[in-house]
Amino acid sequence: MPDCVKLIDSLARFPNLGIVSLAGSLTGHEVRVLDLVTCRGKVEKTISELINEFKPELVGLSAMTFQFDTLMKIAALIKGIQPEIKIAAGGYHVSLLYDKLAESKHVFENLDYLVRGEGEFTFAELVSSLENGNASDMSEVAGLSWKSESGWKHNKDRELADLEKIPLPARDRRICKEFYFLNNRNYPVDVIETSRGCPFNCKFCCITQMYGRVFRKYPVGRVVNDIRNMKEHGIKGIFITDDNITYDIQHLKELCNAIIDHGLNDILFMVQVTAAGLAANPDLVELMSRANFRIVFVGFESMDPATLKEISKPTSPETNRKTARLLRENKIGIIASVIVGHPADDRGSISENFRNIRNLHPDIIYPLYLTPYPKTKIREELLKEGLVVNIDDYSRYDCFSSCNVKTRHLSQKEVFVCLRKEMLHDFFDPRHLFQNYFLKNWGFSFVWAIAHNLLRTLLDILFGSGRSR
Ligand code: B12
Ligand code: SF4
Repeated sequence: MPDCVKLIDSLARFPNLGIVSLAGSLTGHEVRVLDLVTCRGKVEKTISELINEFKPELVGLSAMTFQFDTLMKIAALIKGIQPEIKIAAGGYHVSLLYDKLAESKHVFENLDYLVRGEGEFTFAELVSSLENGNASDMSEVAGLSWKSESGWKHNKDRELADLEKIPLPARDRRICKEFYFLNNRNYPVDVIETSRGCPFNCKFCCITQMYGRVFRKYPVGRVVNDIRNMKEHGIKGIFITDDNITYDIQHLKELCNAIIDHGLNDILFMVQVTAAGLAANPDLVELMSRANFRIVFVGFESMDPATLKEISKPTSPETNRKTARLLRENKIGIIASVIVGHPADDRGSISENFRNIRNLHPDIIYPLYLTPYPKTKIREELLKEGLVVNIDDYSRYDCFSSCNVKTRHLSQKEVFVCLRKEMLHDFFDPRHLFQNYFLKNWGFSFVWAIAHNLLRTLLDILFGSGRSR
């Protein structure tokens, strides 16, 4: 979908991995992949042209929760151009809320299939069934919800996939390939996964609803082939999308060694990690640095032990400190994630938390509002306490542009402004700029991103009502 959190937009434009992985599973079919972030401002025109030229029989649309309204607009657009085209929707929102969505008339009119959970095998089976003329009875396709004459039918769930059987993503099917880091168009980036899932269960996170509390990994050989292939296509940076790559330390070490052995460490790797995984393994951090893992997004979330316990985040202030120190020692850039809007938060606790996070000397602080995504534990708890402000306009659930919660001490607007003010503080914090990894290595591109965000933050503080998208 074209919708993107503005803060992310100024830092990087990464491609979507799910849709190329789905394309990879459709062997023997004509497939085109269109990542709509590449055609913002001309979405309607691009889609209309593609539909008219390519004449697809089936269109798959993917959306996170905050993008689902846009997904529906695009489905309506496609049905308006060519009503016979079948449309399948998948991704997080559909997987979490398919039963609710199936009650909507608008969904019934514009979508034909809802694909729940991992899509590779479900989508491939759906396509085969259509090809074999079984459109009127899809009851055998696990993981699929479909429209029968009597209304939506929800087939049984599909078991988690054996990752070894998932074909490589078909990146060559992309129509637009403009993806880059820090607005630097000479720095093409791509995405890859080396594992799926996470056995932890942080209360705000949606992934257990998708994958259960299960961790599965791809064979290192497959990952290396995938990286080599991207390198041959001129990719300079790779973002690893794994939920918790540090869960299986041995696997990550094997991967780092393979990257080094195959001479692939001239590519810059960016990855998300848990602090606990790194703190316990200093030798791993050193190895990651040698494999050219240069940018690490760490889910610190908070430096307050009570808050960490409250959200079930498996880290501690000491673990966070140790991780940050190890990363700095190994010259790895740190993007520190911080969550704001916990039930007990007041102005003082938010400021103190940011102060403590700044003391970790991260290179970028990435602040998020606690967001009550459907089916999460945190939603249940916040609803019970009456702390969810916007219960059902999910288009605002992007954790940053809008704040959808209040706390026991602050209104929604106050929480919104607290985060923005802390961001403003960061822009002028000399410690934050001194020896900054991004400033040192990305110079002007980073300054541009900072200036852009500074202006946006000022506007949000002046005009922000909690809804700035
Ligand atoms: C990588 C990642 C990012 C990257 C995105 C890079 C990119 N362009 O893709 C970055 C860091 C930028 C990011 C940002 C955000 N992210 Co994010 N991200 C992830 C992460 C860790 C992996 C996504 C991924 O690539 N998975 C691997 C692919 C193969 O799986 P997939 O995309 O889910 O697709 C599969 C299925 O969903 C299904 N499917 C999907 N679409 C379709 C469509 C059809 C037709 C079919 C048949 C099947 C199907 O089949 C696919 C193959 O199995 C997920 C967690 C996760 N494990 O998925 C969170 C996640 C998707 N992100 C999440 C969130 C909230 C965000 C942000 C809003 C947070 C923020 N403010 O920073 C932003 C929004 C980004 C934006 N576009 O503006 C939430 C979404 C929750 C929800 N209910 O919507 C997740 C689930 C994390 C979480 N812990 O809860 N994210
Ligand atoms: S450690 Fe990360 S991926 Fe795992 S449950 Fe917590 S937030 Fe989700």
